[in-house]
Amino acid sequence: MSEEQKKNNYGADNIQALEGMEHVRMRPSMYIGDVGVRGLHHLVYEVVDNSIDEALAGHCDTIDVIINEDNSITTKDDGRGIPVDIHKKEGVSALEVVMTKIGAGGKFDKDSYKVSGGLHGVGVSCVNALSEHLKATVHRDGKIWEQEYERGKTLYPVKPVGETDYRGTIVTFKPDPQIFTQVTEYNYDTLASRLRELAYLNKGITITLTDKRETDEKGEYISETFHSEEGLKEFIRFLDGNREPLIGDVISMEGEKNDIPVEVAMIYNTSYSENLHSYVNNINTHEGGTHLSGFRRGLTTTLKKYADASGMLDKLKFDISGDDFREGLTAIVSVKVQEPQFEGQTKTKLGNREVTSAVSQAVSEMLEIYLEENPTDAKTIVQKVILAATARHAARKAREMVQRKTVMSGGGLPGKLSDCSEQDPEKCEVFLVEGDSAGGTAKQGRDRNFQAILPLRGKILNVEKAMQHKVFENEEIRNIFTALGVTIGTEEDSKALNLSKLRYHKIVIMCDADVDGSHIATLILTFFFRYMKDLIEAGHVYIATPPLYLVKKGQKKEYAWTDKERDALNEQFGGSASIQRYKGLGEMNAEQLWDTTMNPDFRTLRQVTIDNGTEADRIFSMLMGDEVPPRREFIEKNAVYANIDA
Ligand code: 0RA
Repeated sequence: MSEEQKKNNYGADNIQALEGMEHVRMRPSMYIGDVGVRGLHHLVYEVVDNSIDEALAGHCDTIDVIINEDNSITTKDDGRGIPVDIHKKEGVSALEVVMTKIGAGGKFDKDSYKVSGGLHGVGVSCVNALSEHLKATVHRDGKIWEQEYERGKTLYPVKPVGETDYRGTIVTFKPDPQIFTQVTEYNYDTLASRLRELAYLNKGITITLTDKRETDEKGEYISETFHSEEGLKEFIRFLDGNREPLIGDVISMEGEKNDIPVEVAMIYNTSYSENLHSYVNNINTHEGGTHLSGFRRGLTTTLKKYADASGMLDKLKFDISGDDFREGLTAIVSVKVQEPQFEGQTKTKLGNREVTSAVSQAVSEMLEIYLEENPTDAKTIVQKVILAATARHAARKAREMVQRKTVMSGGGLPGKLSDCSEQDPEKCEVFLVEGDSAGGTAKQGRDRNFQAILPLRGKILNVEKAMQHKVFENEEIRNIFTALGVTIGTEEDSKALNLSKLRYHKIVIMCDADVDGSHIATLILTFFFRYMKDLIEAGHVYIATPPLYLVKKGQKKEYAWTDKERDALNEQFGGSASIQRYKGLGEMNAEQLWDTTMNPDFRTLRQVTIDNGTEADRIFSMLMGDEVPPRREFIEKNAVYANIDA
C-alpha cells in the first residue's frame, strides 16, 4: 500500500469508526442499557472489566478506581498496557483503535482469554463515545503514551509523554451530561458493592475504590480495598454473615469440565429461604439459566442418592421435591463461558446447553466427596431436607386455602380492604397502610375512584424467620395476596407467582416517617422480596414519602421533607415560624395526607428496584435476621434498602 493509499485508507476507516461512535451517541441505551443511574455506573464497569480481563489472563493484579471531585472516573491497572504500536489493518495506533472503534473490544489477538465483559460487553470505545472527555495513558516498554478524546473524537494522535518503570493502563473519563441528562453523580455504595463482588468472583485481585469528592473527620478520602484470597467461599461467608450456619464451613469446589471453568460455593443455614446466585463471566445472571439448572440437578441427585443409601428416608410417607433440598441453602455458581448466549427478558439467563452437564457433574463430584468425608454435616443436611419436605406438605394445605379463597373471591376480598371503583388495574393503586387509624385517615383522604386502601395491623410477620406454611397461614399476608389478586405456587415451583390477575399496578407502602415506620416498611418489603420478587422487578412496588414537618406562619403553610427544607421555609417566612413535627401518619388529617402523600400531582413515590440481587439478599437477611445491632444501625442510616429511584 502506498503512503497515499494508506492515508486514504486511514480516512475511510476513520469515518467508519466515527459512524460507529456516532451511533453509540444516538442510541446509547442499545449499548449500555439506559442513560440513567444504571448506565452511568455501567461505564465504570465496562472499563474495569477490561482490567479484569488482563488479570484473568495473568497479567494484572491491582486495579484502582477513583471518583474524582468533578464526578469523572479514573481507573488504573497494572496490566500489560493497551498496545500502542501501529495497528496493521487500521494504520493507526492500536490504542486509538481500541478507543474509537466500536466492536474492536480491545483484544484483536485470537489467543487472548476474554471472558469478562460488561452486561453488553461493548468495550471502552463506548465509554469514550459517551464521555465529554476521556484521557488514556499507557505505560508500556519504559514509555508513557497518551491520547485524549472529546465525545469519542481524538484530539491528537497518540504521543509519547515521558519515561516510566511502571506498566499498565490509566483511563480518566467524564460522562457526557448531554447523554446522561438525569444524573451525572456517581454513587459510592453502588460502585463499592459491584467492585466487592468482582473481588470475590476473581480471587487474588486487589481492587481499591477512592472517593475524592469528600473527606472524613480526619481529612482523608473515603476509600475501601477489596481483595479475596478464597473467592466464592468468602463471598458466601459475607452473604450469610447474618444467618446461623447449619454445617461447619462453606462447601466449595473449583474445576473445569469440558473446557468450562466452574466454581461453586454453598452452605446450609437455619433459615427457610433459598438463596441461589449465579454468574456467567462475572455477570450476575438474575434469571438463572443452564448453569443454575446444572447446579440444581447435581445437588438433588447427589443428596437424594446419599439420603436413600443412609436409610433416613425409609419412614417418610411422602415424596421429597427438588425445593426441599434447597431450603436454607445459600449458594453461588460462577462459570466462565467463551461464547455465552443470553436469553430472557433482561438478557440475564444463560442459554448454552452444554453448561448444564458441566456444572451438574462438577457439583456431583464435589458433593459426593464432601458427604463421605463429613458424615455429621451430611446427616444434618438430610434431616433439614426431611423437615423441609414435611413443612412443604403443611404449606401446601395452607396455600390451597389462600388459593380457594382467591378463586372464590368475586365478593371475597378482605373485609379490611377499601377498594376503588375503577376496574382497569393499570389505573388502580393500593396503599398498604400501617395501622387501622392511619388506614382510616387514608380512606377519607384518598380519591376513591382509583385508590384503594388496605390497612395492615402493626408489625407484619417477619417472613425471613418464618417457615413457608406459617407465612401462608398469616392473615395479614393472606389479605395482601387476596387484595392484590396474586396467586402463588404450582406443582413444580411452590413460589411461582401468577400476576395475570394483578388488581393494581401501583402498590404503595405507606408508613410513618420514623424508625418504627421504616422497620414496618422493611418487613413489608422483605415479604415482597422473598415472595413476590416479580412484582418488584416489574416495577409495581412503591414507597410513599410523607412529610416530616409542617411549617406555619400566619396564613402561610408549607410542608418539609428534610431538615434543610424546614429551615429554608422558616427563613422564607421571615423566621420564627411554628414548626410541627409529624411523628406519624396519624397526626395528619385526611386533607393533609392527600395533599402531601397521596395526590399524584404533588406526591413523590419512590419506586423500589433491585439493583444488585446478591447485595439485596444480604441486606434483607441482616435487617430481618437475629442480630439486632446491625439492623438498628442500618435502618437508622438508610430507612430502607433497595435502591430507590425518585
Ligand atoms: C488490547 C490488547 C491487549 C491488552 C489490552 C487491549 C488492554 C486493554 C485494557 C483496558 C484497560 N486496561 C487494559 N489493559 C490491556 C494485549 C496486550 C499485549 O498483547 O501485549
